[in-house]
Amino acid sequence: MSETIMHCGLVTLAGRPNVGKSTLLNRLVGQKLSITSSRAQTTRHRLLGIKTTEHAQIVYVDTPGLHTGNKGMMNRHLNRVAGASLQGVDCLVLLIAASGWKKDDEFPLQLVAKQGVPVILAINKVDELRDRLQLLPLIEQSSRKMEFAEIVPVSARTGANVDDLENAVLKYLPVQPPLYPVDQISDRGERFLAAELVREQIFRGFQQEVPYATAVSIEEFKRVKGTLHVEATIWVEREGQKPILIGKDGQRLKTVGSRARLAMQKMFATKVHLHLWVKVREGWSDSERTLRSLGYTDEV
Ligand SMILES: Nc1nc2c(ncn2[C@@H]2O[C@H](COP(=O)(O)OP(=O)(O)OP(=O)(O)O)[C@@H](O)[C@H]2O)c(=O)[nH]1
Ligand SMILES: [Mg+2]
Repeated sequence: MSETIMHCGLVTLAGRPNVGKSTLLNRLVGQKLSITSSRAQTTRHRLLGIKTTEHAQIVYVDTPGLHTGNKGMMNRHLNRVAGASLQGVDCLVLLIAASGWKKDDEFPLQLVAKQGVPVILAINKVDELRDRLQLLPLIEQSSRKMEFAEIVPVSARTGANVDDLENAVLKYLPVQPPLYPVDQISDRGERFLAAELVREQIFRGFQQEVPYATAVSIEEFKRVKGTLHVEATIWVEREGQKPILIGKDGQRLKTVGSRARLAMQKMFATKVHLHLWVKVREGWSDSERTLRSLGYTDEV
């Protein structure tokens, strides 16, 4: 392996919330690593997805959505993590949706344009277009926004053209030895991924403010005789959010638990026992100290 020429480098996926960055990262790596949902600001951490082939190692960086509403500590944390992830990489992929440029795409555009590295535009969600011809004016309009290294229409959901995006990225990676062991697929450990799978179910299953008032920590994570035992605490901000999360007769929490457990079984390829607790930590998302204690650090 060390004697073959390898293109290796870091590639950050950037864009406004909900544009499909995490779905695309999972698709590019060929495995679920990042959590996804139809709600904005699902991703709160930087996460690496490492794709190693015979001739390349592409280290994709998933980031929180860049946004301008900077109210609250969590919003600032998200932008800080995403902004820092734009630096020190070999190439950037800016995502927009095939429905066209939105006002919220302008802030990420401005930030990627000033990094001094090649920027590839990925026009995502092309499966939602009724007519592929709609892409032509969008590509034309996009090429006037800045000098993109490439413009690649893709569907992270169906996988269409994702190979083309990978090939485009490869052109901008330096020839150098792999940055990570060839069998490593992420920088994140199993406890982190397990906590995220619980959070994913909360983002998918609840409306309004509950997902945003929620954080998850892992209390226990151990393998006993072929079964993985996981205990996790779901932190909410106010006493009143607890019954919403738990539901009548504990039904809603049960649904979260069984879906997260199935996702863990798939991810870790083992039988899983999952136990969830719901606890209140007043205003956790608006205190620097509590944010840190729940793992929301600058990380980069
Ligand atoms: N139709 C369609 N939907 C997609 C595609 N890619 C992502 N989605 C959907 O778009 C929504 C947002 O996807 P995410 O991958 O969570 O988006 P994100 O950019 O990571 O969002 P944040 O983490 O909140 O910044 C989810 O409902 C996805 O299923 C796609 O190619 N086509
Ligand atoms: Mg995401």
